[in-house]
Amino acid sequence: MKITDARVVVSSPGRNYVTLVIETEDGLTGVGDATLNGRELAVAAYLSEHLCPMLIGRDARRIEDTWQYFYKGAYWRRGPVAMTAIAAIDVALWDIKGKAAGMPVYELLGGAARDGVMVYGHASGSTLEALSADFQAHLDLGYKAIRAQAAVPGLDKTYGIAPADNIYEPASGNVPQEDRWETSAYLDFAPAMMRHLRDEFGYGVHLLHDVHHRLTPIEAGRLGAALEPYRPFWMEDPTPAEDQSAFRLLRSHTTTPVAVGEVFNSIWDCQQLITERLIDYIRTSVSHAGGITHLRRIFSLADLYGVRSGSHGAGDLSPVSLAAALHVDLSIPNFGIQEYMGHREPASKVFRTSYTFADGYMHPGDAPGLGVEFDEEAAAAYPFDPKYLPINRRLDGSVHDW
Ligand code: KDG
Ligand code: MG
Repeated sequence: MKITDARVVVSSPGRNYVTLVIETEDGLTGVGDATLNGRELAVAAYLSEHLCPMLIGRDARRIEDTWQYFYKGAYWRRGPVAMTAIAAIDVALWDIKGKAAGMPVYELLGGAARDGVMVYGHASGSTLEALSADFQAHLDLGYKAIRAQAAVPGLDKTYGIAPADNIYEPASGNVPQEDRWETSAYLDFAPAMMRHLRDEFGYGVHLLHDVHHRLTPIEAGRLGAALEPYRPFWMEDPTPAEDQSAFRLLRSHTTTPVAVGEVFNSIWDCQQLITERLIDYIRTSVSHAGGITHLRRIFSLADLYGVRSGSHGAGDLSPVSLAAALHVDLSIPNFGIQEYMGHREPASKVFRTSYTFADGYMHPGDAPGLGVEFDEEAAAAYPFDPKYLPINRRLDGSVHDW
């Protein structure tokens, strides 16, 4: 089953997506998501200039060999650009394998280990009242787990707050916007926000919160302890994870569960966090951590140490990524939860998906392969539109983690 074509399509149906399309001599087509928010063209060039020409003539059935060929063969290993490119190839090859077998990808991964995939949605508000209204709207839709973010009083703008008329999209402008940050105001506000939600909605729904890498390890320990009475499902990215051993300090101060890893690209980025049981959920995604092949390796390691999956699923990962994530989620033993933000329109005109949402759970569907049809003609109507994640500065003007 020789690969006859591999091409990259960059489009912006609601936001920028980089999509890899692989074709075989048998007439099968596979798709992979190669989107890296704000660095889209770097991955597009890595693929089209370097990897796509090497794919021509390779056997599409040899997924593991192809993964090793591009990972070990490059000499230069890891990093978000290379691992996102490899991920797109890997996912497209799983799509082709599923179509060739006439089976959904999850069947090839061992079959369904559960009936559905619990997902969490995003509720946010510029006031606590607005947050409550959005939270209630998510409950009405059937969500069993909801992430809560609200604007910190005294700061002009806080990450994670959706505009009134659309889902959250942090990227904007052809140079990054600049936000301001003040840790002490946040540390006082976040527990009050969680208390507000528990007072209003009780404890029958899973409550999540994303700290977005903004605290030092000891500040994160303080926040985790302050959140304990509100029993969060998790506290996400409490402190930057480049320093994995820093999580020992955090762990010694709180039992609030910790989720980390949406910016990781490989098993090596989370080896210590997992093997020392410093986190409870690993948030690596199928598109940024080397595809289905490598993500399964990470989740298998995590399973040995009682760590569950909690894959990143923001709207800047395309519907191809979400579909691939759902196939993995359905089939692994240590699934925890899946992020589900949905996609801005007109994404559904370009990506026709077969996954479903009902009562807080998703299912990837039973179409052969991933169950996503990518309409290249429709994509052509939405040209690339450069946009960047914000830069974050403290009140004194120094750059802080965003
Ligand atoms: O591209 C960055 C976004 O995906 C990120 O800011 C979203 O933190 C995020 C999340 O948890 O979804
Ligand atoms: Mg996050």
